[in-house]
Amino acid sequence: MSDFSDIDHIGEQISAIQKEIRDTPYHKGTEHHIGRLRARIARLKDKQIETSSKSRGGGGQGYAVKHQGDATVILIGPPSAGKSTLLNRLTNARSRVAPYSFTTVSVIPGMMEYKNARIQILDVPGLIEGAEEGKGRGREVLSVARGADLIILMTDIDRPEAIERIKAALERNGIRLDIVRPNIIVDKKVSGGLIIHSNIKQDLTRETFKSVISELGIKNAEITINENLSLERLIDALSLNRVYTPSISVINKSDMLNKEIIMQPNDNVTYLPADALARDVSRSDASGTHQALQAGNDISYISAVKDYGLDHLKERIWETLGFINVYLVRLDEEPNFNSPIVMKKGASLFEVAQKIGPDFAEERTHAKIWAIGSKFPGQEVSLSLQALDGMQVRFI
Ligand SMILES: Nc1nc2c(ncn2[C@@H]2O[C@H](COP(=O)(O)OP(=O)(O)OP(=O)(O)O)[C@@H](O)[C@H]2O)c(=O)[nH]1
Ligand SMILES: [Mg+2]
Repeated sequence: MSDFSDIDHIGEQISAIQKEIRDTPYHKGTEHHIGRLRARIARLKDKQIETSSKSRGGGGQGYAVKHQGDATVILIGPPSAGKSTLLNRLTNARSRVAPYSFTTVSVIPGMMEYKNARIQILDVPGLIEGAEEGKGRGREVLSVARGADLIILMTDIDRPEAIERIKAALERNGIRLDIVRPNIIVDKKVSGGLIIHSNIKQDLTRETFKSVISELGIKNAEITINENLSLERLIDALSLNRVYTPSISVINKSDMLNKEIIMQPNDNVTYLPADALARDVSRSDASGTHQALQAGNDISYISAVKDYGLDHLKERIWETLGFINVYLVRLDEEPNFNSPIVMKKGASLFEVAQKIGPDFAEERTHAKIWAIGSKFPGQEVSLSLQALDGMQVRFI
């Protein structure tokens, strides 16, 4: 019980600080004070999350999933959105599907093979309001999400607003979607106070930096800042527990839109014209659908049951994970596409060679390339060259 009252106590502290922030006028002179208070809230919230997951046993049976393959993707959405149906479509898994909520009660993994990559997809229980307090296995779902390389936010056409709700829940739990990690380097020292360097003009005052950083427990450090940091990003950068994960938003059951338009079987178009859906007044929540559309045009509309838009979704998963295929050409071979190697965008040819084997890489001095990225067939290049999707390479 003591853990619970501890959580309550933290909650009270947070409320008190929030009140103080509301009562403090915001200007350059108070920025450092508000910064310190916001940092304190962030620290308390992290503690709250930690305490609550300990007291409720965290993890839990069936939740410690072994990551396999080249990347791990999680399907998060409200109950009955069709997550299990989609998992079964995309992978070899057989997750239970039923027309009622909470069919899935643990983590069900499946493997999707696409363009030579093996992509693990995790199906988890539906995420409901109150997930963070542990309702409906919410805490476990959030902890699995934390470890994923990509989060698919999945709902159905009746509940488009669920995407924003889930994004907010992830945000509250330190999962930052679709943004890059703050560009700041913290070199902790044993003494000497805080030394802050920045080559970029900062909107926050030096005093704010100092009070936020010391509030977050860093007293002695050399800190280099390479972007114009907002208060949120400064706090994020110095807090434990933050992860930066790409996401894809998916609206399922598009087959239920009563439209002449839209998609025919085998048609890969999932980006429905926004006005087509906005005009879909036949559904009671047409305005909600419209809202979700305005939130971003990057929602993939699919039907897991009717197999609409799934090829497009697979491609989008691959793209968002940043994979490329490089084709190995052996010394005695003509260029061909027989031996693909899966890499991440930005990898050098040396890294490609390392994936073949560390010894192999050590013995290579340069390479010849064909197809994508070559000025002419068989161009000689150094191993520091960046590999590109579709490049054929022979290591020399
Ligand atoms: N019309 C239609 N129904 C679908 C589609 N996908 C799934 N369903 C139905 O929606 C219901 C719920 O599907 P599930 O796959 O079990 O949903 P879930 O998201 O895994 O649900 P929980 O495990 O309870 O969180 C089932 O009756 C499915 O047949 C779809 O694309 N179109
Ligand atoms: Mg399910």
